[in-house]
Amino acid sequence: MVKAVAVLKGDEGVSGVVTFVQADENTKVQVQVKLQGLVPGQHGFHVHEYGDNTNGCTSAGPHFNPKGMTHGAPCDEVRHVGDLGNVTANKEGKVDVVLEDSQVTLFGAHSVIGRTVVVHEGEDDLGKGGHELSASTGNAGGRQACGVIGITQ
Ligand SMILES: [Cu+2]
Ligand SMILES: [Zn+2]
Repeated sequence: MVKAVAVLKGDEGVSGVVTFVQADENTKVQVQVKLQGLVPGQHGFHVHEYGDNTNGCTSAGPHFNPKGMTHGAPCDEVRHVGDLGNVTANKEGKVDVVLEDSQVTLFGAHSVIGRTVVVHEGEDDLGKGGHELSASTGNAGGRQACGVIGITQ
């Protein structure tokens, strides 16, 4: 069993904790997402490549994409490993959800440990929006909060 956690912080009061738990490399990871301070509605939610917040969330780089794919939905075959789709903030601006994902892993060469979780200002169009950014970022807008994924007990 491997567990990892990211503590998210942002400029405009957006914050949260994202916890990853995975029993072994043949089991899907469970991702518990708890966020607050968001505008109600859909927000793009991804693992980005670098565990670097030197210049805020920008330094986290692009979506984690070790297989050289185009951007997609979590359920798509063709997607970035880091593509976790959207999370939905309720009327109070909070998210409290558990996701299961088949590509994000805490094991092996493509482990997300040491990378960054980012929640975006806008909705991820899952690659289908027809915008020039759809194939790379889902056109999800600015990075509202982020945190580096570290090993926990
Ligand atoms: Cu992102
Ligand atoms: Zn992506």
